[in-house]
Amino acid sequence: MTKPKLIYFDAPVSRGEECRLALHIAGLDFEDVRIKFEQWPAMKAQTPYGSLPVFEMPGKPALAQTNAILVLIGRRHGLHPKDDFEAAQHEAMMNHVEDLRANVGPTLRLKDPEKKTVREALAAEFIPAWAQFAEKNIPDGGPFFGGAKLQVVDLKLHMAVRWFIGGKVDHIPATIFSSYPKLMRVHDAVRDHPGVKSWYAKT
Ligand SMILES: N[C@@H](CCC(=O)N[C@@H](CS)C(=O)NCC(=O)O)C(=O)O
Repeated sequence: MTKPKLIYFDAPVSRGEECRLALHIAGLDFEDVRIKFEQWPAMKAQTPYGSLPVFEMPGKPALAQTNAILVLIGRRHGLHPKDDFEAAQHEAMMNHVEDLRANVGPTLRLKDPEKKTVREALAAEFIPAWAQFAEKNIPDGGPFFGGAKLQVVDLKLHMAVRWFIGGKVDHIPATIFSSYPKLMRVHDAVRDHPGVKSWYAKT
């Protein structure tokens, strides 16, 4: 292997896409390995934690767990705070995004009418509460979480908001985050970042 490799499903979403964006914005030449869902069962047991994304670097064992991958890329390429307390605050918000996924992700496997019931309950309680805690912890100013500069936490917040506002998550209104200005501010700033735009111009 001569260059880093990011392995994820063949879709521009979620944990894999935030790692791809981080690698692209870091300016790393990486192999973007996209797995078909049919390939996954045979691969699962070979991955470190039975999940994707997996990040491979020349001379190192495979690394999994999205936040660990993002923090590593961020630390090495100026996309994560150098101050350890500030870094921990960013990591807390990154874990908050994982809490959202842990609650909403399992509904992807449900079918209506159960899916409708569970998602409407999430939209009524869990997601607004999640958004309020996000708002409470995103500093004023911005436009990014840590101020003027995009860092890996912003990619994660962007992907979380983007998941819903496209209106493609059945039974959860596309407007679910509209009344949370800091979340929307970070989402929009990432969407408009030149590095993000250049990734989508390329893929
Ligand atoms: N805690 C892990 C969760 C990873 C995860 O659940 N990935 C999903 C895709 S977003 C996956 O691999 N699903 C297939 C499976 O669990 O078999 C992380 O943050 O990377």
